[in-house]
Amino acid sequence: MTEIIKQAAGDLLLVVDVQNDFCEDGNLAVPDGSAVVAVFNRLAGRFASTVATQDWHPPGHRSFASAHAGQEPFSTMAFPYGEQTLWPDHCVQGTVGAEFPAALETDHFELVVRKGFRSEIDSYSAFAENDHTTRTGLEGYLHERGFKRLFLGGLAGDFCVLYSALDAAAAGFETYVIDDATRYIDLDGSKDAARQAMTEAGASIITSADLL
Ligand code: VGL
Ligand code: ZN
Repeated sequence: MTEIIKQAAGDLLLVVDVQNDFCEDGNLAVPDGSAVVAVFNRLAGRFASTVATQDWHPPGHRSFASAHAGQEPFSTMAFPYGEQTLWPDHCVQGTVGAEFPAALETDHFELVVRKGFRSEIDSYSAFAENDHTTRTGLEGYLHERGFKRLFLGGLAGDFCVLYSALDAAAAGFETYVIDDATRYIDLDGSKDAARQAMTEAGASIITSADLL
């Protein structure tokens, strides 16, 4: 049982990669992914501020298995910055798959952070790319705007939500992962591992019902 969390000044809702390609008919479908749309729509307007991220790859991005002869999607490969999972082509700039689902309310998004647009580097976290060096600028934006607590969810819980939550907690934000607004890809137990890692990093896993 979590106590009811009252919204306060300094709270931000972060909507991570809720895009057509991560929904059921998409190119990198997350099981039950579109279910998060209704949850975010219910939360729309309940937070004074909402920011969204959008996975936004150029064609032929290095994270795509198709960019490497003989490699299958969901295999891994050594990249200059470490091990990288290779994905089906997804969220290609300008395609329907990269768009937000038509049913998702987006008018209240005050900032959309695009990521993964550098051909050679993948980007899971809303704060930094997978080389752990290249920053998106979101941390500076959030500090300048005075946000203290970050409530996030989206797709997928074991990749972009996970790394966003870890970076948020490390940056000193009180971090809450909204469980019913999150769905997982779950490669080799990555769902349980992600939930454990987020909890160990100090993030709280809550549900939207815990929010007043
Ligand atoms: C994501 C894999 C590749 C995500 C993005 O949004 O979790 N996962 N690109
Ligand atoms: Zn991607």
